[in-house]
Amino acid sequence: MNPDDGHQRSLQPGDALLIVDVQNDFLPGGALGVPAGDEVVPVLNRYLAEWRARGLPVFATRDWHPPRHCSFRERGGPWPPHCVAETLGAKFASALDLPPTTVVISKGMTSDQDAYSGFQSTDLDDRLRRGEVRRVFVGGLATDYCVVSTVRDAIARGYQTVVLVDAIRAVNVQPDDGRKAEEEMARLGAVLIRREALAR
Ligand code: VGL
Ligand code: ZN
Repeated sequence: MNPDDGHQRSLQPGDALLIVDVQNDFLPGGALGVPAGDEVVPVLNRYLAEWRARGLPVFATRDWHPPRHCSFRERGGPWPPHCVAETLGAKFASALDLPPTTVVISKGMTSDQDAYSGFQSTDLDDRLRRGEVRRVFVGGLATDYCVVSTVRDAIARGYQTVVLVDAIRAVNVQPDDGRKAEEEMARLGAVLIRREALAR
């Protein structure tokens, strides 16, 4: 195993934490609650503490839709209205310990285009490059939509990509959508780890 590839277990300069859509509407009880979605928050807080201890950068995407977004049922889309910009439902989970330096990336902001990936029509790639990020550690919601799409794009853009499997949860419209998404990410070259696997 090449020590410079995604399998390097210890955190190093060039590593970033990329938190996907940990917003109130995606928590249980929210407009598009992901089952057990709240469970990612304490786990992500432990990763965030390790990032903070090492002075490594944190990026957080958020779904940030206009009030009549094309993905909403009233417009023929698959979802109930969710994550409308500036609403409480669109806010990051209040228990998530995001540092003040977090780079926030908003997506899905135009009414006629959806964006599951944090890279789609955003400056995420530029921001990562400017931060000299080479490897992204991805957690958040939901495994089978925005997490898998963001991971596909990260790999396609040449980032070593590590998926924090203890810090993701799936919608599971079909019961094994989350499992299939994890398999796809692994097949594409992502390394799937749990927190215990990070060397201190
Ligand atoms: C998401 C459904 C609709 C996600 C966003 O963040 O995974 N899922 N919009
Ligand atoms: Zn959405």
